[in-house]
Amino acid sequence: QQVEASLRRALDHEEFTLHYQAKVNLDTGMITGAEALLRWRHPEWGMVAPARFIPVAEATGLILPIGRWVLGEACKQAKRWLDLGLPIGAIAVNISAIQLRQEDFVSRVKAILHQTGLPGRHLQLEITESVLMADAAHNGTVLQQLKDIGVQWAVDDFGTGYSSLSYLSQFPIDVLKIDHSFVSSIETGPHDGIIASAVIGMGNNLDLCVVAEGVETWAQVEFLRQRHCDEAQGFLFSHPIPSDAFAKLLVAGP
Ligand code: G
Ligand code: G
Ligand code: MN
Ligand code: NA
Repeated sequence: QQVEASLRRALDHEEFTLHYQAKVNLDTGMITGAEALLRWRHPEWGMVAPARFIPVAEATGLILPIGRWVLGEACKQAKRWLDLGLPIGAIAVNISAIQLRQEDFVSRVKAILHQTGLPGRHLQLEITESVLMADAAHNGTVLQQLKDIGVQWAVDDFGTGYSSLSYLSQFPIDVLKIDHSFVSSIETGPHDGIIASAVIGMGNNLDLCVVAEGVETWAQVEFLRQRHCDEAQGFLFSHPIPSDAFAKLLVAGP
């Protein structure tokens, strides 16, 4: 396939880049960190959306070298910002099931942190709940080993999978990200508002940091704030932007 052949060359030709989307504390308005999001600048096709190439990368195993590049790049960048004295908090990186399943995943992450000099507490790893539940016994060990060196774990797209919060609490999870599909209709769809409220409430009781994704309006912010949702991420605060633009945002505030 065309995408696959191009993907194989993309790493060598430095066609990938990371954009960063701010996460904001809903009480203080301060930036608490960012999610690193992969972007592919194809020489002819222009920007290719992750939705178009991540599934291909996963199906072909190319997600492994690409995922390693993403982790290395995000950690390198985070260390640069730290050295500049910027309050970066934790930089979140999306991890796919295939990466997590790798025998040497833990040692690779440790090696990257060691090579870049980034303290583990400044790295957050995002996995979806279905990835987490797929191999619960193995993942429990993996999560704990990295948690032991300060790495944080976030459950992405929460609410779209099939896990229960009580099951989740058996894993060393730090962050729960409420899927944007619930947030977008938080007020219009009565059920989504109720689901979002329930997730926030239970997340708070389990001492998890609850992050709402896809926040686009101040009305959504008000709804979330009233229910003590900790943080928000979305176009209202910032789109995913290149590293230099994110550094400016860190200095100036959202
Ligand atoms: O930006 P958005 O279109 O940026 O991202 C779409 C999807 O691609 C999201 O579900 C996101 O989790 C996924 N994604 C973005 N960057 C990465 C990455 O570096 N690795 C993996 N595995 N998924 C990513
Ligand atoms: O990893 P995850 O599936 O959460 O990826 C986040 C995706 O959501 C990315 O594609 C990102 O560009 C997108 N996104 C981020 N903020 C918003 C927002 O406010 N509204 C919408 N519709 N999408 C968003
Ligand atoms: Mn994510
Ligand atoms: Na998400």
